[in-house]
Amino acid sequence: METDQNIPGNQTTVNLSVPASRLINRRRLLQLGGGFVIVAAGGGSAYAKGTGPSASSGSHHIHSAMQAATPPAVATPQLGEQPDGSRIWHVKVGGMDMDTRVDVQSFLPGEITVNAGDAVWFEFNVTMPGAHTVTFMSGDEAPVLEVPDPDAGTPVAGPPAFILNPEVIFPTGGTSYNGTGYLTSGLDLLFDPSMGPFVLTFTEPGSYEYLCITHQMVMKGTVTVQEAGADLPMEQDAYDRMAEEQFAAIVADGEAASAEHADAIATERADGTTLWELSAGVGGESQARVMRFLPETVEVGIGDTVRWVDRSPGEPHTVTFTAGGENPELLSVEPQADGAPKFIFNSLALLPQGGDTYDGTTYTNSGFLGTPIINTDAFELTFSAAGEFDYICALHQGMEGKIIVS
Ligand SMILES: [Cu+2]
Repeated sequence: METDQNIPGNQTTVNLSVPASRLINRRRLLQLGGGFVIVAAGGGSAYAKGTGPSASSGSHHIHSAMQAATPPAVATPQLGEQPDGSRIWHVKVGGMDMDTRVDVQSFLPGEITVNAGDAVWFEFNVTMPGAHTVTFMSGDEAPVLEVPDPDAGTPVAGPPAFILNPEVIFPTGGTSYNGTGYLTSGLDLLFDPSMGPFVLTFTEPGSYEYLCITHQMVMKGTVTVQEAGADLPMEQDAYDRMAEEQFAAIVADGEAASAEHADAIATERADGTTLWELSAGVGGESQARVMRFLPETVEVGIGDTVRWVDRSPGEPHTVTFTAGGENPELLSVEPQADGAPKFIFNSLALLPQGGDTYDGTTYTNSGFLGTPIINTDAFELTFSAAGEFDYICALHQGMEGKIIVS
């Protein structure tokens, strides 16, 4: 089967394979999508509550390449009591344990109680963004990250086009939350440091659920807002300890899941060949998402079939054999005359390619396992030639495996 490694059209193609749990390289993205301006809907910036370098700026600028090349340090908000008597609290947004490759898809701590008028600094990891958002839906159903391109129409031939949902990836909703409406930080991969930290003020008592759009199946949190001046149940240092314990427990969960799925399951078939079942990511429905193929190396015979199962529901992975070629681009950036660029998924990464047999010569890809787009969490490939075949997950850099066929 022939594989076209080029994306048709005049789009700019970006190599967006980046460290684990990240979809795209922000700097590179900014270079190619550079110059556009994002203005937060609902008025005002949800960032930099008087603390960031752009505190005086009312809109979000994603800067051009030269500006992006020398990012200013992101200011850290002064936590605790403010001159006006309100407080700024601190919640971390996700985190990756590099030793175990467990991506912790959790808000840390997951629950916090504050008073009306207080703010929460939701701290994203700006040096290693995890493709996270902080999004308040106010009871509405959450949108998804990948959506069909509304402009693509019905192609005569070829696969459907999917894009990053523009309603999700850009900051929307302003600086304060009163329990109504849609408010989102936008996708951390697209943050510009000049936006400053994401600090959100809560104005009305209530209990507010929020989530990360990308990881909405597991990554949820709650902010409980009391009346102004009410007694607070916990101080920040106690929340910090809770957050540490939560992180450690999730990493331990991930390690247990890795141990459980450490070995391939071999099933002899009637014709003498073997079916080998592997994992493409483990972690079940917990907040621990292990960004590994397990086991990473498997020796099989010619004619054997390998079956990969995505064991992290809601966390897409690919099984991608490049046949010695380049790793596929994940997204392309298509500038739009009337605003923010469109981020289009490369069908070579998104969709199945290359058939169900591999001999080392043809680009072969599972597509995004575990997504409604291809609607399966498993991929099978039969190996018809001897060799050592490396493969990757196109979504998570460092997620690599090898099949040795003899
Ligand atoms: Cu992956």
